[in-house]
Amino acid sequence: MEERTEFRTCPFCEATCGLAVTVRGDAVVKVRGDADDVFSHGFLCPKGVAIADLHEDPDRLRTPLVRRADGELEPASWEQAFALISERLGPLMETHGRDAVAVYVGNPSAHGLAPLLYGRALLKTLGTRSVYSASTVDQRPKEIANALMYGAPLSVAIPDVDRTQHLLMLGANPLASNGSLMTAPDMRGRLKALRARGGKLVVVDPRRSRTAEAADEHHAIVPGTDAHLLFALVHVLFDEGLTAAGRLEQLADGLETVRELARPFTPEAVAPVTRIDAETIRRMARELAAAETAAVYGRIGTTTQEFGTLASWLVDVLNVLTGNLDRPGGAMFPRAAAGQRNSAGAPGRGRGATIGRWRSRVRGLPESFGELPVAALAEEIETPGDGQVRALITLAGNPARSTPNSGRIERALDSLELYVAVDIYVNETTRHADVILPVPSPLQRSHYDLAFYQLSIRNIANYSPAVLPPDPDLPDEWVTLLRLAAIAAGQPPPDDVEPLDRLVAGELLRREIASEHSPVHGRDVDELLAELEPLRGPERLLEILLRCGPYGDGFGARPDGLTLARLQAAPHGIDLGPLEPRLPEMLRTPTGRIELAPEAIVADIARLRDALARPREDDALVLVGRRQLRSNNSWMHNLELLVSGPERCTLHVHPDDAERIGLAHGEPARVSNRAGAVQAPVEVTDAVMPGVVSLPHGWGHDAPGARLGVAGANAGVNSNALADEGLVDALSGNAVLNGIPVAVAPVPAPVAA
Ligand SMILES: Nc1nc2c(c(=O)[nH]1)N[C@H]1C(S)=C(S)[C@@H](COP(=O)(O)OP(=O)(O)OC[C@H]3O[C@@H](n4cnc5c(=O)[nH]c(N)nc54)[C@H](O)[C@@H]3O)O[C@H]1N2
Ligand SMILES: Nc1nc2c(c(=O)[nH]1)N[C@H]1C(S)=C(S)[C@@H](COP(=O)(O)OP(=O)(O)OC[C@H]3O[C@@H](n4cnc5c(=O)[nH]c(N)nc54)[C@H](O)[C@@H]3O)O[C@H]1N2
Ligand code: SF4
Ligand SMILES: [Mo]
Repeated sequence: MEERTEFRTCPFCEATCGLAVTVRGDAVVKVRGDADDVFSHGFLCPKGVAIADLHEDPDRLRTPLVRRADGELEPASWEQAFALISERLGPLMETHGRDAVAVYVGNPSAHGLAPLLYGRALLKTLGTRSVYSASTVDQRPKEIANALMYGAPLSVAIPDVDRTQHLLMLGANPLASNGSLMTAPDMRGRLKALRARGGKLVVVDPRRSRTAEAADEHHAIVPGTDAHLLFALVHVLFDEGLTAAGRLEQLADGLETVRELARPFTPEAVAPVTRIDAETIRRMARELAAAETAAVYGRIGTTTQEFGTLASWLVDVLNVLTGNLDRPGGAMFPRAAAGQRNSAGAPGRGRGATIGRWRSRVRGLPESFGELPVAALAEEIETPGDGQVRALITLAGNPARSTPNSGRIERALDSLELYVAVDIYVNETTRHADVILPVPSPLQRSHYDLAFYQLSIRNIANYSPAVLPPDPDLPDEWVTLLRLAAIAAGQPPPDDVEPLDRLVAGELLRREIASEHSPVHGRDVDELLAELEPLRGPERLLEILLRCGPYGDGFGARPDGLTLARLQAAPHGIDLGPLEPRLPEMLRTPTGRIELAPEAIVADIARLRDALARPREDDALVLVGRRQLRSNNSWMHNLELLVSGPERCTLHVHPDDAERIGLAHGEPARVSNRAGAVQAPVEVTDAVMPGVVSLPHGWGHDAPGARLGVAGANAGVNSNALADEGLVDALSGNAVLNGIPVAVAPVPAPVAA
């Protein structure tokens, strides 16, 4: 049989690398980086290669599973699986109301066309307010800061890595994670280039991470104190007359308020809290101000912590005060080719955002962008009363390993009246399901990074068709989502989803047609639908978004513009150029200005001030995470290629702490707190600062009933057994996953018999 090579964007992380996949018949022969990819130029990581192993993984589900009366999950037909859901979901919603059905949307949903384009149809027909997602164990604080400052959650200012002369990076380790809220394949190469052109990379992290190793400077910081450090940098800029907001001064409100708010946060006041000395803080501020161009960038370490929203806000306050927001070499706003909702509609002004339009029933945590914090999910399932969650649908999520107090989450999952998982594995979460609906492997579906091109350091558009044909009885994820939506609407799941799909496409077109800022304003839906023939599914929707987008052909209005066909003719992608200034056009605040001192943020600062005086015990320990190149959150450990080699789920302990506690390298330690306890082998290393221990998240694969042969044999321990669901960033409700107080003790050797 002939070999052929197909080009496919890797769907696993935010870097969007181009893969060259060589196949013979239906078998993958080889996966390499696509040297001609316009963005990644051949770069890839081991996970990209493992796309073939995932396809072939015998544990990956190919048929629905249904829980039988004897409690076992067994293979079933699609009819049987849907029948069970129909039977139980309708009456449950009827009796207990729509909010009794919760949905949890996991991370891979942001990496697939189907969930991004059809997930909303399901949520809409369910009509529930009990929506949770991985965003509230992730970037929600940043989204809230953006929404308050610029008017929309996804208005993220992305560091212009390729042109900046100074990058101040906090709580991110792109050499392991390959970058986040910063789509940029080959960060190692890009950071090397930054230093080669005389630029400077400064990393702030409690650990000397891979990225810190590759930086000009690394400052170890006490977990959870980034907002203090950042406020002190702001303080110094004002104090020493170093602010230079330039044209941003005319575009922003609240500069003077920020100056006042920064007063108590002197370098001397924050030094003992952050453990970065005052003179270093002053120098950091001066160098940031003096740099020809600079970008401040914060990621997971700054969002999944006690002051996540404040830290996220301060990152951009610094970008504004130094004049670096929205200028080349600074932090800039992408202009994506498709589906960029933060800059839809009228330019320059919008409705802004309101946080906390409703609150979680039990603890009163705030809603944001239609979702509740997942830290509240377990208690919403467990606590009786009106609005109690009784059924759950997970879409590509593993809350039993990814969300706080996963011990409690698992008990809650077991108590549900109905749990439906759309997933590819029987894992720690889905082993609790009543029904699991599988989806095809990434190689069997088309791809376009709708979400991540909105967060990219260059404007890129790249579409990949499916590399391999579908399995005969494994419908695409969008088809399954539409069938679930039908069930939620009280209808039988349709064999032919075209009528529903046409509704979704029509709805999308109607929104465009209604907008006077759309190139198809006032056109006729049916006429446009006819023009889209014979496209179906995600391709039809993507075509609408592309053609109505900023580079699109506008359905004839701009004949040279972008269409799906043009992308199909460019298998290595189309580079739409470097980021360009977008202010004030992309603002969507009601005032049409950058809100530098939004009310909700100002109100949270007392909490940060109080923490300045918080006493610290000398021998207290806090836990932080660490990502590893060959992991992807909790779900790629079933691939031999990614788990081979020495054990990686180890507890990093600083030599001073190890000595004080009596921990030996390689010996097990017990890590415990209110939420739970785990035992992990100790790695004594000065890569973590004293007072901090580190465990990677997403391990702990020895759960009974999970069907993960390889992962089960390389189980590791679940760090989120230790994440206290009671600890959240007050403003966003986002879970605190870094800086968790723990006790660490040696495990006594078993007494010989
Ligand atoms: N302690 C600690 N906890 C963390 C973090 C941390 O840094 N520290 N990070 C947090 C972050 S940033 C995130 S994003 C979350 C992630 O949290 P989750 O999204 O809940 O967890 P994942 O591990 O990504 O699990 C993905 C699930 O999707 C399934 N899956 C994979 N591909 C597909 C697909 O194509 N379709 C479908 N339907 N299912 C699929 C997998 O089998 C798995 O069940 O974890 C968070 N948890
Ligand atoms: N290989 C791999 N790549 C991934 C993922 C994965 O699991 N594995 N997950 C993907 C996902 S969902 C996401 S969201 C991104 C995340 O991307 P990143 O944010 O780059 O993720 P991490 O590598 O966890 O880096 C976070 C760093 O913050 C540090 N840190 C912890 N607490 C604090 C603190 O209080 N302050 C400061 N300044 N630093 C702190 C940690 O030591 C760590 O080095 O990665 C994505 N890419
Ligand atoms: S860096 Fe991310 S996108 Fe690139 S190959 Fe690895 S997992 Fe895939
Ligand atoms: Mo994430």
